[in-house]
This record gives sequence, structure tokens and C-alpha cells, in this order.
Amino acid sequence: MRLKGLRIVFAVLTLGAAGTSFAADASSNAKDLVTTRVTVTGAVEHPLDLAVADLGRLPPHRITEVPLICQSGANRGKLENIRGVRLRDLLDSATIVAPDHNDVKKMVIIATASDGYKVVFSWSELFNSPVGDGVVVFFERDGMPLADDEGRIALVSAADIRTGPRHVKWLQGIEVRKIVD
Ligand SMILES: Nc1nc2c(c(=O)[nH]1)N[C@H]1C(S)=C(S)[C@@H](COP(=O)(O)O)O[C@H]1N2
Ligand SMILES: [Mo]
Repeated sequence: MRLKGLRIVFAVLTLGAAGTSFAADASSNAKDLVTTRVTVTGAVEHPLDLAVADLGRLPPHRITEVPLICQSGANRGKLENIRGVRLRDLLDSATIVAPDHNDVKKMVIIATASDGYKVVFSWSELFNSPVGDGVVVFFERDGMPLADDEGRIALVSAADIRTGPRHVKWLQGIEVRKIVD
């Protein structure tokens, strides 16, 4: 009984230590993952490579509060007081190439982060549904640059049911791709 109790204490201490070193790793990794520019590539007339200052010249979109909920349903806090630009406006400034009337309906927009994380939007979702109103590439919180845990540029889809998955930290690129003929 006594031995078992000690074992449990030991296990808890070990897990605690592992947790601490993991947290330290995560924060030093975050620094390496920080992005300061975002590209817009693929099926666009004018590919873009934008710094934060360039994003600041597009029409601003502010979000007061978005709860962050993981794919699992777990609560991850919230994003508050962020400023960015709608992904739709960013894509309009690059001009999507869609010569056939039906091309846009076959297109997806892929957001990639510097850690390899990727999420997908459909053209219809962004340009022909209420979801698109809340998809924002953001670069300021409380009027300040984003911290290393998010990069300097991130993305969120505020109208999602579970907002964690399409909260893309360390955003690096946006690619437009027609996925069916
Ligand atoms: N670049 C990047 N962004 C990401 C992820 C990721 O692995 N990489 N995971 C997503 C998921 S599923 C969630 S729930 C939150 C987790 O962020 P947190 O660990 O800061 O709570 O980030 C989201 N954004
Ligand atoms: Mo998640």
C-alpha cells in the first residue's frame, strides 16, 4: 500500500517534469515558427508576397471576441480584439483566375503554416456563404503585433462551430487551386 502510494507520487512528479520541459520546447519552437510575410499563390493573376505593413493597407476587419474550441470540443480560451483583413479581400487583390463561368465552384483555398499545418476553404464558403465574412488573416491584438505563440500573421474562421482547427497560427501561405475539371 505504502509502496503503491510512493509509486503514484513518483509517476506524478515524472509527468510534471515532462510537462514542464515540453512547455519550454514549445515556446522555443514557436520562435522558429514565427512568420512575418504571407504569400498568395496558385490560380491568381497577381501572386502576392505581403509583409504585415502591406496587410495593414487593405480594408481592416476587426473581431472583438471569438471563443476557441478544439476539434475535440475542449475549450482553448478566446481570441480578443484582433485586427486583420478578410481572406476574401486578400484573394480579390490577387484576382482569382477563373475563365470559365463554373471554375470558381471547383476551387479551394489552402492556408499553410510554417509548421506544415494546413486547412482548406472552398471558394463557395468564402465568397458565397456567411462563413466568408468571418475568415480573417490577422496581425494585431490590442493594437500590438502578435506574439511568438501565433507568429506575426495568423488566420481564423470566426463563424466555425469549432474554431480551433481553422485558427491557423504562423500563417505562411494561401494557395488557390482548382481541384476538379
Ligand atoms: N500552425 C498551427 N496552427 C494550429 C494548430 C497547429 O498544429 N499548427 N493546431 C490547431 C488546433 S486543432 C487547435 S485546437 C489550436 C491549438 O492551439 P493551442 O495549442 O495554442 O491551444 O491551434 C490550431 N492552430
Ligand atoms: Mo484542436
